[in-house]
Amino acid sequence: MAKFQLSCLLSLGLFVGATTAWGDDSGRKGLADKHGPAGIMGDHLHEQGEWMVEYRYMNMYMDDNRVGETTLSDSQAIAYGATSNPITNRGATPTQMTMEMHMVHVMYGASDDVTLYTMLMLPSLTMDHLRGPANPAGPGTDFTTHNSGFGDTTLGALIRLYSTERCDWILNLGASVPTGDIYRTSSAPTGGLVSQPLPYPMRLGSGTFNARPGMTVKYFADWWSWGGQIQTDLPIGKNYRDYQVGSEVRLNTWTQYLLTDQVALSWRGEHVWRDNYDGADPDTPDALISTNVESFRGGYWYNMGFGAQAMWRGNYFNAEIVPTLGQDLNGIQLETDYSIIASWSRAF
Ligand SMILES: [Cu+2]
Repeated sequence: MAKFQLSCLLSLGLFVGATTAWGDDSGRKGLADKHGPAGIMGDHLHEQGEWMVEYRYMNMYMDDNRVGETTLSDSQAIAYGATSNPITNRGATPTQMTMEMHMVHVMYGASDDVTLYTMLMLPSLTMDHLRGPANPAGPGTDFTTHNSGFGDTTLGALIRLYSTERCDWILNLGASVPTGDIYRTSSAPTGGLVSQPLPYPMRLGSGTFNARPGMTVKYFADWWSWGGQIQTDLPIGKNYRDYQVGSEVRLNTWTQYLLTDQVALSWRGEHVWRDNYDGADPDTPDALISTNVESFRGGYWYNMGFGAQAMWRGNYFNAEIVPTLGQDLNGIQLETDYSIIASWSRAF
């Protein structure tokens, strides 16, 4: 089996361009592991003229702050901000966040070797806070902010570089368009006294056009399959608020096991590297809260996904629970506990 996998990896360099139409929805590639785990995008193609519609739901849970690899209590987070560089959390500290996302994903096989896709995002963001020493509404009290609406829209083309009956090499020429609102205000932090723009992680989009190139390799054995993917998110220039969100690189590897032809289990490891922000929105002072600080956005995360896939009467169900096992954060930020991801899709 190792030999087959190696030949799949070596074959790319030898046969780029010499693609053959291997029907992705028939034979070995038509079983329950035909799509990767729920948290993976851009890992499969559709044959010419085929449409796929998917609804995907994600929720990420974040509780407690962290400096580097050390978790802090809410009061420690406020104390930390008194001497951090820059000084922060004088107005409030975040204590908890849920990042919920509804996604509508459409794919279309323009040819057997090129699949076009677009994904509409509807984030729903909720953050709980504890007020800090300089807050006119009184330190030690709490408040919640919420924001929802359209996020940035992703689109692109998946291009088959090389395939055999057992493997696929897929290039993702992706991009995102800044359809998400990045400037909304709230007076909740000051108990209604002053209206302030929501800090960076509470904004619905990046405000920039982003390049999102990626590459996926997948190998199908008789009753299991293996996938690897590198996926990037690279903002171009600065948005109209004069900042750029951090570039991101995700490296995933996964294995899927067929229990039957219609049911599979998946196991996935994900490394995420994200940069700090460049520039600064002039209306978000660092001293107020850590989520306004551009140099407190980057870091490294290691996530592990446990999932299942099932096909039933033309429907494809995909679900995953993804605990964050390791994270090393720049400055002070909310730490990620886990995500859940679930989707339903249908091709026709
Ligand atoms: Cu699809």
